[in-house]
Amino acid sequence: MMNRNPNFANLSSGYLFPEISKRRNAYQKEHPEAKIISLGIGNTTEPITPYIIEGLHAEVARLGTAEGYTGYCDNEAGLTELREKVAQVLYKGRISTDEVFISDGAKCDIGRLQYLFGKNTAVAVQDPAYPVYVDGSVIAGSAGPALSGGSGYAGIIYMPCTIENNFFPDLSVIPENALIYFCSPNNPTGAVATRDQLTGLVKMAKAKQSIIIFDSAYASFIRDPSLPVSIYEIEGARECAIEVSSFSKPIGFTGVRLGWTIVPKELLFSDGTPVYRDWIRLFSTIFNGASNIAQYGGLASLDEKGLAETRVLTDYYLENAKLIRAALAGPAFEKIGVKIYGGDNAPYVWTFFPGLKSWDAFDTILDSCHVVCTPGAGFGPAGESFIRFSSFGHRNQIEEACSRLGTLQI
Ligand code: PGU
Repeated sequence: MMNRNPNFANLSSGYLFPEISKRRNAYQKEHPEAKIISLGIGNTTEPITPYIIEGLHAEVARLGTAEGYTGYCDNEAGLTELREKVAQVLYKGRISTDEVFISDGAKCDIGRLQYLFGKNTAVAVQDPAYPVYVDGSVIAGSAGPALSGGSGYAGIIYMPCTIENNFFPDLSVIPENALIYFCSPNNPTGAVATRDQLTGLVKMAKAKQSIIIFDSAYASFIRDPSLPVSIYEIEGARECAIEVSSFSKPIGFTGVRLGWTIVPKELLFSDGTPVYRDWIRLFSTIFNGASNIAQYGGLASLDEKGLAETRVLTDYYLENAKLIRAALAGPAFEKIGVKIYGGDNAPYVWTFFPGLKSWDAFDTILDSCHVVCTPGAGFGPAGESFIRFSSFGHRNQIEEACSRLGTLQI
């Protein structure tokens, strides 16, 4: 019989979101009458907007014609028009067209990036963090096994993001030659790093000869114009950062699947090899390009009309976040000292329940409000006692969830 990859035995439990679904389904089975509303997984709910739908339709129509049909893209890195548009519209020319790699989503690229660095890479993460950074590192052999009592994984350098440090970590713990995962606007805390903070991050990464994987999947939710939407707004970032991003949340492509990764040419490995060169080799070997249909949808989203629609869509979810924040500020929560963060430049509301374990708060909210949320402990040790509420939902469902939350008894 084949030996199991031992890294899998190092994982402490199932992936967070299926774990939540399992609990939800078990509850539903026991309480078939419960009309459960999910504010758990960050999954878009609103229809794709008309101009972007037109972009998708037009490509579908072309594919049905002899002249318009295309198979594999000439270049796995994506349609040149789309790469160009990403570079110009989203990065204002700070990066060049050939540094843009179009993919089937940020999560997939985060997984693929692990191959670039191999096992035994030192990994530093914000704590709490999107679970893929840590779980992916464990699978790749850079971390593990799980430590007892939910205190994370051996080998991962956790950088706690707490109420006390305003959810921006102490960077001095970053070791030499590390891969640093950094997400802003942050999932789950909803915090957005300022220009000064990101300048500090870039300086530290360079001093420690480390590489940042900057996840900007929620950049389109930033409304404060002083906040950076990309790491490349920071001087020096081209020499130390890869940026991963996504069309999922801005235009509702969670199911269509489209994202991108930026690998600047200045970024080098210790032996002087450009990371760019290996990334092209990797990308062309294990990826066959994003769907052409999806890419034309993405292209439409970067036209003026598409950008206006993106704004309306993301505003809708930000309005939901406002309603959730207001509900959590009600007397039932105030009485027990609940503290609320995020939700203004990000689609997540991050809530501290003093004296309660995250999974206990999850169970209480599910049982008494029939609302599913995400337990903060699932994002890392510093997420304990927090709950993440996602603002992705139909307005009537959000309103109903908010009114139920208003009656919560803890
Ligand atoms: N990066 C971050 C920071 C995310 O939160 C998510 C989705 C992604 C990337 C995924 O982007 P794609 O382009 O769609 O691949 N996070 C959601 C969904 C859960 C999941 O497992 O991806 C969330 O609820 O955290």
